[in-house]
Amino acid sequence: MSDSPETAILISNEGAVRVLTLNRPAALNAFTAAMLAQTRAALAEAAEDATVKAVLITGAGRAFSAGQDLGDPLVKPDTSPDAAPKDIGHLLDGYYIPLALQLRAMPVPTIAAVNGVAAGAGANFALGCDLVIAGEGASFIQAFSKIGLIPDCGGTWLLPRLVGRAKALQLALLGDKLKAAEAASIGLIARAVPDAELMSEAMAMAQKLAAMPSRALAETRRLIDQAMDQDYEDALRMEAMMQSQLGFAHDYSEGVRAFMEKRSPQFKDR
Ligand code: T3D
Repeated sequence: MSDSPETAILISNEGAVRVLTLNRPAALNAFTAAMLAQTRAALAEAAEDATVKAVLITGAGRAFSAGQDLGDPLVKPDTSPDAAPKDIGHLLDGYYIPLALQLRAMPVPTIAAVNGVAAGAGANFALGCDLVIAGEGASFIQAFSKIGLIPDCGGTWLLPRLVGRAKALQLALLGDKLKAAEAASIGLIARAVPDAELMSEAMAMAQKLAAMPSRALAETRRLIDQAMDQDYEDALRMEAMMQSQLGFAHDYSEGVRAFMEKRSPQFKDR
């Protein structure tokens, strides 16, 4: 399904929160190549804008995202008898890997507000955000096995880390729909809330993070990710090294001064 390249991602601001809305509702916000490129551009723009302190990502219509658009010429199998099979690995190299890495390296927190179904790469794009909050009507589907693929867009890395091997395999092999409430109860996502409250709760979360020290939040994410592959002593030493760096930064002295002076801090490091 084609779409106007200008409108596949809607961009707006609410204070210091940049809101990105995946916007191909007729195709459940499935990602075309153009939409993936626009998502990357929108994230890069948010990363470069010093006034942006948190990024909130949601979907237009009844879905968050149904993953890769299976009708996109980039991946749609050519059924003519003498057609050579397409190498869909290029799609990952060229689009999903850069997108997943970019999300992980954002200088500000990212929040996915999952408003409906999140399937395939759409689910893993959401799970790659720092915090995931979903409406009770939303669901998560590792749809890959049903079309003969493996979980991508970080799925094989994210799932066992979020929910452990047994649940990761259950979700990835069976490809069943997991409702938001169960996703929250097994630790796949942070919270499930009534659908009517999703955007206000997600925005409150984003505004809270936007008022916090961005650099400390981004380094917290980085160290937690690294610690998954470190032994205890290496993690302790990494904490000391980072704490030393942050101790010289503006936000630490401002945070301590504001506490002593019983006022709200004005953080500015990124
Ligand atoms: O080549 C590669 O694929 C490599 C890349 C892999 C990354 C991936 O993300 S692989 C996984 C791709 N996604 C899927 O396999 C999910 C496919 N979609 C579904 O299983 C279902 O649509 C849902 C469970 C997500 C929702 O079901 P339902 O019943 O609520 O909606 P629906 O009727 O199936 O879909 C509504 C419309 O969206 C429909 O179009 P139409 O008939 O109204 O014109 C449907 O074709 C379209 N749609 C849904 N998902 C996709 C899509 N169009 C293109 N690509 C999609 N992924």
